[in-house]
Amino acid sequence: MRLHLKEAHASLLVAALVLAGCGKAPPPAAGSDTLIIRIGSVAPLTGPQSHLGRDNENGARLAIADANTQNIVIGGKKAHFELVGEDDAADPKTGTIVAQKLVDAKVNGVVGHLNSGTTIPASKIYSDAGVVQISPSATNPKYTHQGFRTAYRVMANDEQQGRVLGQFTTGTLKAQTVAVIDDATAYGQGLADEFEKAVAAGGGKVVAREHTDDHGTDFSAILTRIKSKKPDLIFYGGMDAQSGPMAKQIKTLKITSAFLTGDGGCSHEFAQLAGDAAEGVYCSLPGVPLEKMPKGADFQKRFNAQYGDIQDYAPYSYDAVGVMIAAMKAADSADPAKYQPALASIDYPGVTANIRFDEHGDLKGGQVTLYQWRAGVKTPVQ
Ligand code: ABU
Repeated sequence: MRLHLKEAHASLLVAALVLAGCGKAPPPAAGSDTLIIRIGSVAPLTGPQSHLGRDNENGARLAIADANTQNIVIGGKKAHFELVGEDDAADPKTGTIVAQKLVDAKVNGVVGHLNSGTTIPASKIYSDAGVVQISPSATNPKYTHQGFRTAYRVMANDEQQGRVLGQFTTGTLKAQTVAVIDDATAYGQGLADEFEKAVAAGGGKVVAREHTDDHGTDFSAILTRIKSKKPDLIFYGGMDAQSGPMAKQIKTLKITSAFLTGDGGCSHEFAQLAGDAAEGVYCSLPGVPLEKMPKGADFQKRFNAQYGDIQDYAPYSYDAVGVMIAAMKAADSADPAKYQPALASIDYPGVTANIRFDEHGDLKGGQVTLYQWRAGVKTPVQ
């Protein structure tokens, strides 16, 4: 199931043929003392979340390019890293199909998937095959709580994020009545549920709970029902392709409630889609602001120069690749069975944080930051 050192030559030949077919520079010649290490990256590269998927893939791509400049030696051979990109379209069934494809291709590890709804079903496939998976962005707690020793994530989960969002609502904003909308996905519904719990714990009252989906763009019926309840705040659990139009429609309907969303709705794209209606909207992101990340400024400069604006998660997918490679180096092996124990006990100085994992594979000491959109700038407020 895994790439052993003895298989390196065969893998090298396959990679050379594939790359020759797409006109890219070939990897080091077969027969050389080079170990080809292939890391899968899975995210939605088509559909309404493709901008986020490209952001994740580009973060991973930059990490692979950096690693290839570092003359890394694994198992006595010069390591050459390759990215194997797959599109799951944010669809759970497609997620399992591409996961099996990567397992069959004998990748050495997988960075992904982007969405909780694809990451969770895919994690069973990787676990059964013994392939290490690190999600840069899937935040539903279930992913790392299934007992799979192959499952890791490099950001805070939605138990933490939902709690912070709820405390911010009742504690900081002093909102007493809230309306909650979710997109009926593992992420959106899960985060909305955690938010509801935290609001109730803070003495707030949920006056409406509504559901949409992760393809909708017209929320006028839902928002009209919510308007009649006059909540202090509307919370949306879902992605930016919905939170952007939702913010616009809240403004059009002259709803005066504050609007708050989680990380999926907090991207650069949200501000583009919402336009003027972004002003004043609150959102959360796991982690600290980029400018406060240990190597955030350098990462931002280099990413912007190559790929443009960061949407949300590129620094995390950069770190997911980086920590995976650090574990391979520590174990002196690219075999997931051999480097997984090194990953479990790693202490890695990433761009986003010092990365260490708890017994579930969750990031130790994960943080969450609250932002408000002010004059087009996502401004940290807490
Ligand atoms: N964390 C929000 C986007 C990804 C997900 O968990 O579905």
